[in-house]
Amino acid sequence: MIFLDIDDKNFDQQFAAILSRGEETGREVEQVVLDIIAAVRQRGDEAVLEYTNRFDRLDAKSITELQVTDEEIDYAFAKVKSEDIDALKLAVERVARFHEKQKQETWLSTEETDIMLGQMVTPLQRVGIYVPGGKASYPSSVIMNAVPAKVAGVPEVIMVAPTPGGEINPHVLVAARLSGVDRIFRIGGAQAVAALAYGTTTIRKVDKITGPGNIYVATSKKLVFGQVGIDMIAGPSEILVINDGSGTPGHIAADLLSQAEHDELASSILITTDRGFGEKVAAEVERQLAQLSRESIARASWDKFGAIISAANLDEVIEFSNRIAPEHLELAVSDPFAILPKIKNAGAIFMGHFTPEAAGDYLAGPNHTLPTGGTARFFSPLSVDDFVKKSSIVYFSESGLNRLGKDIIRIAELEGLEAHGKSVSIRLGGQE
Ligand code: HSO
Ligand code: ZN
Repeated sequence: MIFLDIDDKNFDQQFAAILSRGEETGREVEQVVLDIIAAVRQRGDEAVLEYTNRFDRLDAKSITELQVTDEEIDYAFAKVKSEDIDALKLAVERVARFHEKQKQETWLSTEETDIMLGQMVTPLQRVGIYVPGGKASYPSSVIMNAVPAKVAGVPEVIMVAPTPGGEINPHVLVAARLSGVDRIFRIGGAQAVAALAYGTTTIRKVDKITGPGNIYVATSKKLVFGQVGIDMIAGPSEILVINDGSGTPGHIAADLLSQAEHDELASSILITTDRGFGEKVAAEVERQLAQLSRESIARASWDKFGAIISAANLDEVIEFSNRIAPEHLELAVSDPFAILPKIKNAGAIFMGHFTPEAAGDYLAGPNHTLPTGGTARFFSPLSVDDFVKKSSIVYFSESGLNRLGKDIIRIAELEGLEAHGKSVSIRLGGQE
């Protein structure tokens, strides 16, 4: 962790190391992924099966063996504690209720009596959701991807998850059923992304792939973009806490650590107008770190990408926040609503002293898939919009075409596109 003063003339230089984290897409990764995609395009199921058996140490004889059965999900429900199922149900309900509010209606405008214009909203027909294997296999991520798709009206949601050694997290299966996932395959990596993008005999081609994944998954999503839609490519997680000296240092330390424990590359930053408060937070972080089960990950992240910054006033603090466009922004100040209108760039904003980011990670309602690495300047959280597309609707009656036809012809002429003009004139005057 580094202590910085925003007014120090070397601030930008000192802070640069924290900004420039993240995995670079190596050439080798790209080549490996390209080979896998090519093999899946050529040999379909057979290639997916080979890679899955090899990378996940399985011995499956066919892809159908890799599809999770209803009985397996029933078994997961039997194994998981009923209190855990209830908590996941609550999360699904709250996330669904929030995302319902995002739905956009199809509209048709009749402002002109002889012309109708509109926009039709249609859900994507089939989407793939990637769920990472191993430790980062989170039921909350299943909920945050599947629920908006289902709320949008997507008829078929296919989930893929690698199962190294055959293990699948039962909480992930419970979350999948509660969120309305239609089909689950135990496949992962570039082979899963390629199968979803191009389709195989068993795995049907989807319109869009969403969900987090490692560097191989992120690279393969980038490479199949265009063939299918993808969500944004998530970088390592980050949190920025804004503070005015109010609140409890221990609470803020806990929030910083909740990001740090995700990943060695996660970044947790506090910016405060009260340097003494910042020092207390630093001491609290040290104290709490020692008690965490994921201490080594959290410590690596805090050591390298943690920062406590002091600033002269809240205006300076806000200017800094808008500049870095954090994924998660906590307004740990006495009057967060007074600051809110000044925030220009942030993925999600957590207001006041009793809104830890974890509330939003799990069940407040908004999506936890957020733009990282400063991309909140132009990207939004994952939402129902990601699972629909729009078609424009144009209707001209005869009188409508009569009214606007000559100007259509005029523009066609100035573009030198005669056939365009004729498609109008042939209807108007009847002349060829
Ligand atoms: N904070 C993560 C989401 C998550 N947290 C999942 C816990 N589980 C996104 O930045
Ligand atoms: Zn989290």
